[in-house]
Amino acid sequence: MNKTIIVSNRLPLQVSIQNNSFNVVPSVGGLATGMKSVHAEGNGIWVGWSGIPENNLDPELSDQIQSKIRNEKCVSVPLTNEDIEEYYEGFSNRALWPLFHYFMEYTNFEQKEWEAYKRVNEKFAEVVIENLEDGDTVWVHDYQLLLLPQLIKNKKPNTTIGFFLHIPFPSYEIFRTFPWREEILTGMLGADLLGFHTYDYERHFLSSVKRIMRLEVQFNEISYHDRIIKVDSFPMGIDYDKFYNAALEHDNDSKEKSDLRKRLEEHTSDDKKLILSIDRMDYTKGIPNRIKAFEYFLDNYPEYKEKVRLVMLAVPSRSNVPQYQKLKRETDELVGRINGKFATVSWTPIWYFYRSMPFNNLIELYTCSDVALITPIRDGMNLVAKEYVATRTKGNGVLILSEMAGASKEMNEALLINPNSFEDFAVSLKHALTMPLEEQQTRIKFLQKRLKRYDVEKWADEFLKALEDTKNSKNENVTK
Ligand code: GDG
Repeated sequence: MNKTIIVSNRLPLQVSIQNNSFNVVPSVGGLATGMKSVHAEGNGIWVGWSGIPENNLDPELSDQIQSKIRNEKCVSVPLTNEDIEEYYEGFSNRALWPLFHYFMEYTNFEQKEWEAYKRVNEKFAEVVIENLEDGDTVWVHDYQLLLLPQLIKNKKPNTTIGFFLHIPFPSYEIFRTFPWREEILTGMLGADLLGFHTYDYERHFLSSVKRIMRLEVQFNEISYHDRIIKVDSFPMGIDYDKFYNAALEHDNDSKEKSDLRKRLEEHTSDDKKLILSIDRMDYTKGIPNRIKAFEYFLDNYPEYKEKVRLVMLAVPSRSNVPQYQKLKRETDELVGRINGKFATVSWTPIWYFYRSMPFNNLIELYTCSDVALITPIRDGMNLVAKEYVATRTKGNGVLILSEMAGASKEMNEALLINPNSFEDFAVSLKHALTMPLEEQQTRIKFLQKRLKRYDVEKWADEFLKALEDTKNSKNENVTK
């Protein structure tokens, strides 16, 4: 029976080691949820890194971990500390990530890290090929593995390969600055179907293919050697029911309240509002800008002092990369300065959490907030915006969303803002805080309907259906 092999940098598992024993638990990210049924089907497997470097790992323990991972239908790609440092923290997060998010000043192109990126993509290819049988389909995810489609296609030309990019694809003018631009495009063109979150990213990609590779592009099809490659947009959704139902649970008054919820509720009443932001601590998410814009709001609408509170959850991320350390320092300082400037004995304007919270607390943050402030400078999609909407079981709440997030393309009923304009930000926040309930409910209702219809499972199904179609049209061409 043919199977689907999912490939991503990380496996959907958390492995922890203590002394000489270990524990493996499933992780519950958006991708893992979307892929759940695909992964569970038949002999489907997931290939990726386990999160544990191979260096210094006792071979016997390593074998035991491998076999446990295998039981979860996962296969791990062995990576060393050097691989992680050079391929992941280095090339992926110091070259590709900033460039693809238009942060040119943060890009660092190192030949040594490029070599590591190629080496690790080859390691992934080896593991995929070892597990591949005729007729299998491979679905590769994200910017850490841009070379993988071609590496697989070279060795196994008949394999049907899909690739999905979770971050933006930048405009040609940005992408052309990349030293290894042809190699990257060639790597991606090993796929039969390439998926992006939005139509804009798709157009940017096609434009680079046309101008850098000088290939013929017709609508969304690329002719490459003897193949036709399809390119399309597939906006990723969330597990809508999971978030909606979890929020319903919280509406249930008989449920025991956590300390966090009690504290949040103390600050919500008719004239006191909670404003929420949740992001990974990443410079693309616009955290310092948001704090400064909140200061601008309080300066310009002083009547809101003691009436609003910004609850800001910033989840630690890539803290070995210097730009992330700088961002953390800048955020700490800004929060301190603004709290110092405005605080009274009974009010602190910003509640700042630098940590990750359990799902239950996340839902409490979503359900207790009157406004969600999601203002990235650039973001492939942004699932937090969608999750906030899904938890509005009573239909109240306002989403303020950056135009620079892919999600803005499907969420017109949100208040869309330019995250670089403090004025735009302040006017929208005032609008959100004074929006009549009926208008809130109308906007939320439209958004929810769309999110429920196009959830993460549907996203995965549509991608795989389109990939299957490329397989069928290939077969037709062969028999003609
Ligand atoms: C990349 C792209 C694209 C956050 N804090 C906690 C927590 N989360 C969960 C959220 C959400 C996820 O993390 C974050 O997803 P985003 O989409 O917002 O952002 P990235 O991590 O940057 O993801 C992005 C995405 O890939 C998918 O293609 O949308 O543009 O950059 O699901 O709920 N979960 C828990 N505790 C936390 O403290 N449990």
